Amino acid sequence: MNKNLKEAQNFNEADIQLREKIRKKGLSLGFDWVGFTGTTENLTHPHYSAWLEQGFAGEMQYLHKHAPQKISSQKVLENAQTVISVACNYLHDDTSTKKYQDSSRGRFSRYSQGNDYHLILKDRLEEFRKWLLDEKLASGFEQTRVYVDTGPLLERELAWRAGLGWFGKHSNLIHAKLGSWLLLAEVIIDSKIPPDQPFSGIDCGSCTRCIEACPTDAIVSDRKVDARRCISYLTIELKNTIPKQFRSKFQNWIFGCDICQEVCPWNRKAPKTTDATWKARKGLKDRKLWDWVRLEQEEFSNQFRKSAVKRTKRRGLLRNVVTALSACSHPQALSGLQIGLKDEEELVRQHAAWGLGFRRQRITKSILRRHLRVETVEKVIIEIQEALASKEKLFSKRERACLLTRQVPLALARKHRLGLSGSNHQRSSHNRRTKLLQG
Ligand code: B12
Ligand code: SF4
Ligand code: SF4
Repeated sequence: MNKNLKEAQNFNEADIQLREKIRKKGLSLGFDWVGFTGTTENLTHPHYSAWLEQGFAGEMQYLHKHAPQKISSQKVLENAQTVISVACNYLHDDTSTKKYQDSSRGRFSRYSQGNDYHLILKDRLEEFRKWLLDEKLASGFEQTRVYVDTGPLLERELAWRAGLGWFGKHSNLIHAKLGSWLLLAEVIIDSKIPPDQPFSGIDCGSCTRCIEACPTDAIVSDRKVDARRCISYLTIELKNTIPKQFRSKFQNWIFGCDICQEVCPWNRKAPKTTDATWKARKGLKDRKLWDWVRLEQEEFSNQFRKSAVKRTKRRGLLRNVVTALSACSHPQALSGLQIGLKDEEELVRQHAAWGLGFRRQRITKSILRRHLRVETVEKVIIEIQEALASKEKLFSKRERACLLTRQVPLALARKHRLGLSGSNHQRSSHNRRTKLLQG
């Protein structure tokens, strides 16, 4: 940080004017913020290494591969002198309205609701690079690099150093006016431009809202997220089976998660973008979870053309949908899970079986038993058997307790098709208990 500041002192007025000219150009290309930093070693790299060592990256192997390059931007471009860090505000709509809060509607994290941001930002970065080359601000195409998200750069550190804002406790970078609904990208060039001051002066203070609101306790400490627990990782990055302890905690998130940002006070006044590029595509908000489970491959491809959601493929998205259905209290959730249990993808059937097992509805037992007769994939069979075993325990315990207390609960009585209305219910209670005892 000190070196940045020192470097800044060696620049003259013309250099500063050039920097402002570049900034202006960046803003005209659709970026909402543009900052500059040098290519000295990244100060937070030790945090990155410690995070990897703790296993927090889960199955994202590429993050381990990137570790040596993330030490400094010169590791990705030998003669790099300046990183131009840019950010776009993608807060496009009212996804925290009642409609979206309805727990039976599948939720997509904000960044994924429109076109894929990698494509949007890449186009803008390429235009920026072309202009920089035309202005002779790099000595050739090979002496430049553009990155968005997937490159071996510590994007949050670079943006912090270029003055954007601070690392929130949820680890996202927060701008004091724009909030945290920002996507980051970079252009690296081999000419020296005066750096901006690293951000300082504001931090989260004593607030802990995001830590408390996270349903899976993924924010393990200040600025440290265990990706393996994060719904964003579990619904997008993890390709196969979701660990059982998290399956009932997705609420209605089926692609990514915005909870820690939604509760953040710094986002209360975050301005909405006026850039229509970020608009959500149609068909995402109104669909219920049990409708998503009917999504065929062709419709998936059409609905998510040029969308970041394509990353999970149909199988991943439907896996997330049936997982979210497991804890959905709406009566139609059951039919959604039944459809999931018949899906062509074993991954979907597996999670649907678990979801049926998780629900405290007696009818799920016969649904699972019936499916067990036709299921051929071992993984799914095991999931069904485990679900049935947990149900055996649950119901036999419950039934025994009911009989001991001489009460027949509503759900059990319904299951045994016993009338429950008025005096009829009381008159035949002895018969019902006998029937239950007989199995
Ligand atoms: C891997 C990854 C994930 C993983 C892991 C996230 C994580 N927090 O580590 C998962 C899949 C969970 C994820 C989720 C999301 N991600 Co993501 N992700 C990345 C990626 C590719 C690498 C991040 C990484 O290196 N993580 C490892 C940790 C150690 O690094 P870090 O998160 O940058 O944390 C820094 C600080 O926390 C700091 N630090 C840590 N401890 C301490 C202590 C002190 C004292 C100090 C000073 C600093 C400090 O040092 C770290 C290194 O610089 C970046 C893009 C990139 N190339 O950087 C996008 C990126 C971070 N993701 C982004 C987004 C938008 C998201 C989601 C909001 C998407 C969603 N809605 O579902 C969520 C947010 C979840 C969350 N609370 O972080 C944006 C963040 C923009 C922003 N405003 O900060 C990025 C920058 C992508 C982009 N190009 O815009 N992501
Ligand atoms: S994105 Fe969701 S699951 Fe991940 S840390 Fe934030 S609140 Fe927790
Ligand atoms: S919710 Fe509070 S602790 Fe979390 S990032 Fe926002 S201000 Fe910081």
